[in-house]
Amino acid sequence: MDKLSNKIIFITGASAGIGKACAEAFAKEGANLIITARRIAILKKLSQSLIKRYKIKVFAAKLDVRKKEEVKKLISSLPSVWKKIDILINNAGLARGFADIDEGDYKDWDEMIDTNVKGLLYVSREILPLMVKRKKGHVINIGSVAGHVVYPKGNVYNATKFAVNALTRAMRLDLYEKDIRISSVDPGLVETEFSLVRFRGDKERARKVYEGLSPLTPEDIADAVLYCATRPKHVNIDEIIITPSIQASPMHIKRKE
Ligand code: NDP
Ligand code: 8X3
Repeated sequence: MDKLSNKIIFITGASAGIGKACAEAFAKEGANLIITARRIAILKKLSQSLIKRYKIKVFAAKLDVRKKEEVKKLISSLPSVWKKIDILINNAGLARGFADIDEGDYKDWDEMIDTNVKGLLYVSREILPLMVKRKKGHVINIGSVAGHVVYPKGNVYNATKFAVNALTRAMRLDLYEKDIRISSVDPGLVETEFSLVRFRGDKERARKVYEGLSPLTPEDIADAVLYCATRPKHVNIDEIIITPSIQASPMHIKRKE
């Protein structure tokens, strides 16, 4: 197993759900973290708690991955010790809305494409050259089963996750000869703030998504990410598709009566 202690892990979307669980899991293994998201107050609290419990170093920064100049500024202005990023977890992402494509909302479409696709590209474009220069690094993209199978009303969210799938493959082709490992972890239903965000704060609608079933937890996904990150140097995990046992596809979900 490749040790994580003293490695530097850059996580996008670390203020909630899967990103936050990854921060916890990697901190527990002794890694130092750069945690980013828009809700800086949550990150600061998380940072204090991780430092106290795991005696690691944490750099918490406000970052909206959609803002190219903000991404460039943050990464170029990192102190030199923090620029030695070993692992990038491209996790920030969201779904907005659930409508037939002829009734879709332009604002929702822009937000999903700007965050899930362009945001992932901006962060990767700034961090990859630092990794290539050091001839080592590992990018772990959080994709989705929605990037493998399209479901009704999933349209643009599906398209963004299919794009993440394509970009994971493209990154691997362009970077394997530069000693950079590329993986993706592609979950099915995970209970996080995801549905609350998708339905713009409608708690009842969000609750119904997970009603009568045992979804994955953010910790289940962090565990898979940790597995990818801790393989020996000669091993690359290309892709992990992980679903709750009650889910066979985005449309096949067994619920209790
Ligand atoms: P959450 O809503 O719980 O967390 C999303 C995280 O992304 C938050 O930390 C949020 O932080 C951050 N984020 C959203 N927009 C931006 C932005 N513009 N800039 C920076 N950070 C942003 O959802 P999940 O943990 O479930 O989602 C994480 C990833 O997992 C996403 O890519 C999602 O598509 C994927 N996924 C989720 C599944 C699920 O069922 N939950 C299944 C498959 C994949 P903040 O608001 O503070 O910026
Ligand atoms: C999230 C999983 O099936 O809700 O990416 O789209 S799904």
